[in-house]
Amino acid sequence: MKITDIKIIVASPGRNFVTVKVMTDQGLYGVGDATVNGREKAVVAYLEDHVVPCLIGRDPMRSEDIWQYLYKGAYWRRGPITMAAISGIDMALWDIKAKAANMPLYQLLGGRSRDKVMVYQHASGMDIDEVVEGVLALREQGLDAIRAQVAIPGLPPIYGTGTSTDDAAGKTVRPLPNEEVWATHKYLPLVPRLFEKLRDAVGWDVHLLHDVHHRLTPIEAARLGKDLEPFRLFWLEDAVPAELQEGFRLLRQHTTQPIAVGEVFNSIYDTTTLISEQLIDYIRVTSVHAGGVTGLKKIFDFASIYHVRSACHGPMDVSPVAMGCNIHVDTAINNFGIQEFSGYTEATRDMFPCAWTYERGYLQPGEAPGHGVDIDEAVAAKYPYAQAYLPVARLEDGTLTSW
Ligand code: CS2
Ligand code: MG
Repeated sequence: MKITDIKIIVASPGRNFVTVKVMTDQGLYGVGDATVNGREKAVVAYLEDHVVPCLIGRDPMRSEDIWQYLYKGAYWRRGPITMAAISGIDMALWDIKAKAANMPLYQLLGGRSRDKVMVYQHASGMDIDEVVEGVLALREQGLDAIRAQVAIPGLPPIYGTGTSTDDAAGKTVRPLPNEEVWATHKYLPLVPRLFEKLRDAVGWDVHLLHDVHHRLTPIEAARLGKDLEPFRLFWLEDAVPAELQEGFRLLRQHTTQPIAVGEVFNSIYDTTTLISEQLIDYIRVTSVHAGGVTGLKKIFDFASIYHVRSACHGPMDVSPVAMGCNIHVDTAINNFGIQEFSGYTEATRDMFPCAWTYERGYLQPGEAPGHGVDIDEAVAAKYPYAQAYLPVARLEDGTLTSW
């Protein structure tokens, strides 16, 4: 079998997606996601100018060799743009491989290790009572795991409160990044009060999660972790920016709060200290950023040695294609933790027909050959790309900080 063409389809059914379609001389094609939220066009150029010309004529079944060719062969290894391009190609090659075998992808990854894939969804609000309402509503819908985020009184809406311009389900086209305000000293006392109220309202048999979104220092995160211990959170996510992996030693020394990190990681090397020193409990890498199905398998197998479980990132900017690949990996690996799932707009679902299904807190990969997700190019053509940025954050004195 030979690769005859590779299409890069950019469309915006509510938000921008970059989709790779690898065509072969035997009529089979594979689909992959290569979306980097806010930097989509950089990946398109990388693919069109530096990847596609090198792959025409190659055997698509040689997915490991092509992965190494695109990784080592780039010379300038790693980084979000390069790895999203590799991820999109890799997902498409695994799709072709599983279609050629006439099997759902998870069967090529070891077969089922579980009967269903547990998800968590997001509850948010402008005050604690609104968040409690949201959590109760999701509980009603069958969720066994719920992430809770609350706005900070006196500050404009922040990440995850459902009103921040980045959270809007619709297209948030902005000429420049929206600037949000952050104040750690107003945030730290608020979060334990939120989870005390939540435990009172929903009890103890539901998993509660929280995303700090990269905003604390290790000792601040240690303070928050200790304060949250009585409320038994499933995890505290992205408590500290993770470029300094060894910084998590300070956090780990002070609290038994389970720690999750990794949605922004794009290679196994971003994880080696965190995992091998057991500084974290969940690794959040996702198929579109960490090297596709091949990348996820390498990282999750490494993590399994150190009691670290998977927790693939899965908000709306991770396309249904990447979600499909995540679900197949989630279904097959032993050290599965949880899958984030925010659902998609109707337009997105029209553009990406999916074999995977969601019902009352759990996902199924479906039995279609491949990863089970296609792209309807006619629908995609109705939604042209529209530049949109992620927000940035500043402290109240104007200092640029992590969003
Ligand atoms: C968040 C993401 O879902 C999460 O855990 O961290 O929504 C993140 O803000 C976006 O993926 C950024 O594009
Ligand atoms: Mg996150």
